[in-house]
Amino acid sequence: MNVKLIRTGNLPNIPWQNKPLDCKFPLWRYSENPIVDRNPIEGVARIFNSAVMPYENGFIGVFRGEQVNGIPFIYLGRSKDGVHWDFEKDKIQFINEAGQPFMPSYAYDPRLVKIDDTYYIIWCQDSYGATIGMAKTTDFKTFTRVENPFLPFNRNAVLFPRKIGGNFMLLSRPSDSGHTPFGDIFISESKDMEFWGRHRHVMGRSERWWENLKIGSGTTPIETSEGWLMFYHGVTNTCNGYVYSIGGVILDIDEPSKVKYRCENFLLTPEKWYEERGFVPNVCFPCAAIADEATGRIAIYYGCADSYIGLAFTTADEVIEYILTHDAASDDDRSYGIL
Ligand code: BMA
Repeated sequence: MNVKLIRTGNLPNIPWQNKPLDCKFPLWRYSENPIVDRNPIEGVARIFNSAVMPYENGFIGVFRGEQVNGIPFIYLGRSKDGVHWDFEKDKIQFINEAGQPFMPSYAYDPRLVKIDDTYYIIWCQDSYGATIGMAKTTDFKTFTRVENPFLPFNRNAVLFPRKIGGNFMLLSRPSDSGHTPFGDIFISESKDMEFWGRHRHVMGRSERWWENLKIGSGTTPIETSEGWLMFYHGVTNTCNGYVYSIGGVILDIDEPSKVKYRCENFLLTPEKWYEERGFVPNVCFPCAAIADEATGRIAIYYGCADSYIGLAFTTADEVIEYILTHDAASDDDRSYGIL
């Protein structure tokens, strides 16, 4: 295949390792995983489910830090190479639009996306129940919290990196107040990032065992010549609890509520000790993917066992060819998703 990445920009310093000869999957792990170990900051026991982006000459990230009292907040990290991270010791302090301090009672699973010159952080927080919180920054010094896009209960929100058809687009996963034994991905539109509507169903859990309980958006969609490439999590239930794997989907470029191709197989599933063993065993939870337009290289950051961060690699050609070859999108997936 000859897939083109669009508008992702060149990233010659993207973290990278070539595919090992014995790897049988379209995603391969960084040999030095996990890249963030336990107790990375004083007062923070675990960092996982976190999002990074290129910034200035290196990388910046928003990290889910589980404090030693068990409450998660978002921490800022900087890196020269995207692999070794320096974290700020204090959690990100938000302000509201009136300029007063704002701090949710907890914040977890942040995603990070740049739209024009503004970076948006999207996470899960309490607002009379778990829902999506959002803030914006242009300098990673001042973080202005904006209105919550949705009512409770909702999790796993991911913004597209540009407007589509004149509107901002936000993927999310309506849920319940607990561990949510169900869940499909929906998309909502907004002209101003404040009022969200035109809600459409994008895709649901499937009959395939690795994603037959629930799914949730993962990484910011990457624009390609085949459509929007997104890595998401698919969950199954076992007699020993949930198992989270990484799946791949390609959404229509102009109508992203329509799935073009959806891979029947997981792309990565818990196999390594740092994915199988931890605070919550058997979790691979993708939250960020960065790409180099010149080479088609893609680096994926994923939470491992609610305890660590892992890095996995692929190329646009390799992963999209795999998704197309194993496409199992249903008629419902391919539809506009409005009943
Ligand atoms: C989900 C979220 C994730 C977590 C996963 C496994 O519901 O809370 O943050 O990684 O469960 O515990």
